[in-house]
Amino acid sequence: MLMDKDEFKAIFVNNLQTMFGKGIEEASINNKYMALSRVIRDCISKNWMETNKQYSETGVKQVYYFSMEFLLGKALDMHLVNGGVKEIYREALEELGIDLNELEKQEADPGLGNGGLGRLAACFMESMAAVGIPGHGCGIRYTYGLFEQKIVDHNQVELPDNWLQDGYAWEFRKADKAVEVKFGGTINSSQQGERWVFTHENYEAVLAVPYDVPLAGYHNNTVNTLRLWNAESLHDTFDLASFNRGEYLEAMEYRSSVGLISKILYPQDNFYEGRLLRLKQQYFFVSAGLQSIIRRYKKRYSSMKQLPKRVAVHINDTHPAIAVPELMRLLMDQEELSWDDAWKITTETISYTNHTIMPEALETWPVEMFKSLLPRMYMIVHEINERVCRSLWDAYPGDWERIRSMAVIADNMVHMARLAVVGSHSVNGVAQIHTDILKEHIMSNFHKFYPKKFNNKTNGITHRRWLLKANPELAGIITDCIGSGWITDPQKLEEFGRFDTDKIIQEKVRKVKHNNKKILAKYIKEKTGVTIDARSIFDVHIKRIHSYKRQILNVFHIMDLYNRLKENPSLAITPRTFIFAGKAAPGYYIAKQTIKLISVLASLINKDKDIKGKLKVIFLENYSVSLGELLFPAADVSEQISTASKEASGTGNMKFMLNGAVTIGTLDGANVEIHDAVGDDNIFIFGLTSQQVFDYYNHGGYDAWQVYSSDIRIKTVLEQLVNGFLPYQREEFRPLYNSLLADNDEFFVLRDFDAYAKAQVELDKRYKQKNKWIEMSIHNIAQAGIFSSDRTICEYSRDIWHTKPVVITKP
Ligand code: 26Y
Repeated sequence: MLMDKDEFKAIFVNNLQTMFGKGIEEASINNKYMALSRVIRDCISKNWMETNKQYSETGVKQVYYFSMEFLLGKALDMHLVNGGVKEIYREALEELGIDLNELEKQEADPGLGNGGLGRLAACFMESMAAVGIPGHGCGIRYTYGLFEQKIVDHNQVELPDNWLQDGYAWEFRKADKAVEVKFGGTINSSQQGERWVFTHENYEAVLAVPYDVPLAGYHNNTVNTLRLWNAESLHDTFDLASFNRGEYLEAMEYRSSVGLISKILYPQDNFYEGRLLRLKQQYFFVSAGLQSIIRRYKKRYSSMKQLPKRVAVHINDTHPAIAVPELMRLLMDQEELSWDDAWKITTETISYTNHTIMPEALETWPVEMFKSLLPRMYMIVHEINERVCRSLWDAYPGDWERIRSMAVIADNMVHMARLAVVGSHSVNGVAQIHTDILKEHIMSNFHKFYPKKFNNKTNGITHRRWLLKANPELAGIITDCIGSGWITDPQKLEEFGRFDTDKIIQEKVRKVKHNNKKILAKYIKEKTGVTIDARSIFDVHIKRIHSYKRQILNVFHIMDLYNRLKENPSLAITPRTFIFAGKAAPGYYIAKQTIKLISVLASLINKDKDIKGKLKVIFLENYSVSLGELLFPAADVSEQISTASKEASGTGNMKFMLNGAVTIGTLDGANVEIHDAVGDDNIFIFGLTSQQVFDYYNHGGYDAWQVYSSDIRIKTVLEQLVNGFLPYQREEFRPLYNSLLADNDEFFVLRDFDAYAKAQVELDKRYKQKNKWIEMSIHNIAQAGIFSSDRTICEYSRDIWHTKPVVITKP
C-alpha cells in the first residue's frame, strides 16, 4: 500500500483528473469515492499479479470454493484497515477537505447471498487470504443481489437491489478468459476403437465471462481471487447466423434469455423450489469454473492424474453438486480418461459441506427436467447411480429400502445431497452437534457406508471485519492490553481474559459499548423516529426470519413483559430495547406475518406512556452486512433461540460474542461450543435439548394445547394475537395463531416459553450487577478466538484440502 501521505494525495488528485476530467472542486462525492478506490485497486493489483505469478511458479495446491452465494459486504474500509492505511488516508483526505466517511457511504454493499451460508463464504475468503492459503472463490455475478427490504404499513416490501448501477470499483472483467457452457440438445455416442465418444448437438450455448474481484490478506502481500461469472450471448456464431437470416427478433430474444441466467439471486434461505432457472445457474457457474480450472492446470501439467495434488474443489452445500458429473465429463469426454480414473480423480478433488438439516432445503430435481436441460450430465449421474447401487447391493444384499434411501436417482428425482456425498472424499457439518446429527440421523446410512468421509468443521467468522473494522475502539483497548498479535493470531484474544476484573479496563469496555449504543440509537432515531435510551439493555435478534429461528418466541416474551408492565408499571426491570432485523423470503407467508407482528407491536409499545419507557421494540429494515457492522458492536444481549437441532451452526452468535454481547440461547449449533468455551456462568442457556426435540418428534407426546391451557401467560399472549388487542385488522394474525395451536407448534415455541422467560429474568438480574456483566462481556470476547474463521480455514486446509499457507514475497 501507498504509505506516504503526499504521494497518496497526488495520485488521488491525478485519478480524479484522468478518470473524470475533474478537479477536487467539481468532482462529485461518487467521483471521489471512485478515485480513492482506484488508488487502492492499483496498489492491490501489483500484489495480485505477483501472488498469481508465485502460485504458478511454485505449483502449490490451489483451493477453489464453489458457492452460489458470496455475501461480501463493503470492501473499501476493509482494504484500508487490512492495508494499515486508514488513518493516513483519512488525514490526507481531510487536508483536501474530504470526509472519508462520506466517501465510504458511496459504496454499494454487494448482497450476493441470503444469509449464513453466503456470509460464511465471504469470511472464508478473507481468512484464506489472511492466512496465506491459495484459495479462490467461484460464483455468479448476479446483476441483482438480495432484494432491498422496506417496511411499508408494517409489511415487508421487496425492491430490486441494483448494486451495479454506478459500476463496481473492485471487479476486473476478463473477457479473454470467457468459456462456453452448453444447455439442452442431444448427445450422440459412437465408438472409436476402445473409446466411446460423445458429441453434443443442437445445444444452446451461453458465454460465461469472468469478473475477478481481488481478495487481499492482512499485511501479507497475498491477493487471492473471487471469480464471478456473468452470462452473455455468443454473438459470433449462432447469433450472427440468425441476424443474417433476418431473424432479428429471435436473435434478440435469445440474447435476453441468456442474460437471465446471471440476473437474479434466488431469495430463499433454507427453502428449496425446483426452478429450472436455478438449475441453469448451478450448471452455468460450475461448468465455467471447472473449465477455467482445468485450462489453468493444463498450462503447467500434462497428466490429469495429478489433479487432486494440485487442485481442491470445495462445494458450499449441494448447490454446486453438479460439479461431480461435470468434472467427470471434462475428464472423460475432453481429457479422454477412463471412467475409473476419472472417478478417482473427481472424488479425490471434491469435498462437500452440509449447512442444514431442514428437509425443505434439500435439493432434488425431477429427472425429466434434469435430463432435458443437461443431457450429458444426466447420462453420467445415471451411471454414477448404477455403480453406487451396485456397491450398496454388495454390502446390503436384498435391503431395498436402504438402497432406495441412498440412491442418487430415486422416485424419479435426482438427489443432490446424495450425489455430493458419493462424489466427494469429505463431508462435513458446520458445528459439532450438527455433524453428530448428520452422522446419527440425517445421513446415518451414508455414515455407516463411508465412515471416514464424515468430519466436523465448526464455522468461524473473520475477526478482522467483525471486530477490528466494525468495532475499532474495542479493538484498540484489546491491542493496548495484549498487543496486536491477536489480529493475525486470534487465539491470543484469550490473554484479554486476564483483564476481566480489572476496574480500569472494565470501565473502558463499558464506555466503548455505551458509545456504540449511542451511535446505533442515533441511527434508529434517523430511520424510525423512535427515541431509545442508550442506558437500556440492547437485546438484539438479527438473522433471516424463519419459523425455526423462533423470532416468535422473543415476541411472545416481549408481549408478556408488556402485559406485566401494564399491570404493574413500577415492575423492577431494567429498561430494555428489543431490536430485530432480518429479511423474509418473499413467498414465505408466516415469516412475513412475523415481521408484521413485530412492527405492529412496536407501534403499540413505543408510544405507550404507561410503561415509562421501560420497553421499546425496534424493527430495522434491510438487514445487511453493513447494518450488522453497526448492530453487533452495540449489542448487550445476543438472541440465539432456534429450536434445538435446527440451526446447523449460526455465525451471528460468534459476531455478538466477539463484540462482548452475552448470549441467551438454546443448546443448538455453535451455541453448544460457545457454552463450552465461556462456561455456565457467562451465557444463558435454556430450553429443550436436541435429544428431547427428537424424542418428541419420534414419539409424539407434545401437545401445544396442553401448554396453552396450563400457562396463563401463554394463553393471554396467544389470545392477544386474535382478540383485537393489536392495533391492526383483527383476523390478521390468525394464521400465526393457528400455526401454534391447530398445527401443534412445530418448533416448540410454547414448550420453551417458560424456560426462556426464566432465563430472561436471570439475565436481567445479572445485568443489574454492573461489574459482573462487564466481566462476562470481557470473558466472552476473550473466548471468541476459536470462532475466528482463521481457525476454521486452517482446519479445512489441514484435514480436507491438504494445503499449506504460502508466503508471498514483495514484488
Ligand atoms: C436450496 C436452497 C434454496 C437453499 C438456499 C440457501 C438452501 C439453503 C440455503 C442456505 C442455507 C444456510 O444459510 N444455512 C446456514 O449456513 C450457515 C453457515 O454454515 C449456518 O451457520 C446456519 O446455521 C445455516 O442455517
